Amino acid sequence: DYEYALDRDCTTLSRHVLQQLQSFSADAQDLSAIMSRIALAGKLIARRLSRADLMEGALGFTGSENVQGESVKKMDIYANEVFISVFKQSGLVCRLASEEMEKPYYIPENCPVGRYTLLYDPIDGSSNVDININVGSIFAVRQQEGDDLDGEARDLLQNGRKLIAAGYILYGPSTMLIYSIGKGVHAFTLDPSLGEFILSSENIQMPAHGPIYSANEGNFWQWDESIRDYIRYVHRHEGYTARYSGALVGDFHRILFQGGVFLYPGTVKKPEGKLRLLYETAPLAFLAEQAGGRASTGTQDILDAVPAKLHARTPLIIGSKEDVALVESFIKERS
Ligand code: AHM
Ligand code: MG
Repeated sequence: DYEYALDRDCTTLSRHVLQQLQSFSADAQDLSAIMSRIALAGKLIARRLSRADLMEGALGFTGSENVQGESVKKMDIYANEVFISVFKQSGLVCRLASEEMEKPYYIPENCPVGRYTLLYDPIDGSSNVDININVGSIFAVRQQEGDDLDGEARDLLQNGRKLIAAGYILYGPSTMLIYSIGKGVHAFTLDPSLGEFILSSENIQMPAHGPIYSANEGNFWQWDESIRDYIRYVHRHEGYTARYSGALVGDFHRILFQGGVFLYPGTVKKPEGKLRLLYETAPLAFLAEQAGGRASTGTQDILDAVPAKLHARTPLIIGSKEDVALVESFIKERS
């Protein structure tokens, strides 16, 4: 009835964070404010994506490469700057570290008071942008430890158990924001007529097993034999179905709701794989664990992995706990 609908329509993201923390303390207010800034970033990016094909200069490559030697798209740069802009003058975030910047970006006016760091991948799955299929943004929030006087951000080189919040924004048929502050995983859907993210699913639990397997099988020839063993197993058993979109956020989102496993293993040439720990795999691992699932490098929990550098990569096996365990068992057998 309408009373329920009204209450639900008023459960915005910032209110939800405060409800979860059952507090109006300064820390709770900070976290709530950080989440609403992230939501604003999501709305700005969603708006640009929705009209990108009509906008001069919104699509295509910039002609330069990022720190990891990948071609940079105009949308990557735009989205990267959006996150910086929303945190300027916020007094909240002192540092931002992203896929698109070699070193962390400091917002000096926030630094004396803003004790948080934002880690993010502004556009995950950028190759999907030009063909108008789903992409995402991934984010994680950490408390800044120490003063970082030399600007090296060494305190970031710790494991993912240090996260205080993580989530992603999925730019699909609707725009969704999924987050956790360590109290379950919750989904919000952008209502364009209100311009607000409204609660759509609370305390999401990933099924313990699911039918989906999601991997780029074009890499089969360069995978380790153990991963090939797993894929052969899947091919020979009933009950599996393949889904792979080229954007981790979308593939993970499907698995969060329907169960299954996403894999981006290492290859012979690149044993650490493609995905980056601090702003891709660790935030999603945080969500997976909070939803009753798991995330593994193959030999350890992603959340226990310590990056050697800001842009360190890890193999990723993430999803339903039974499915992740099955992949791990194949790895163990060959080790
Ligand atoms: P990006 O952040 O540069 O877009 O790279 C990450 C993406 C993931 O979203 C996706 O799962 C993977 O790279 C796809 O890689 P591949 O084309 O090798 O299958
Ligand atoms: Mg990415």
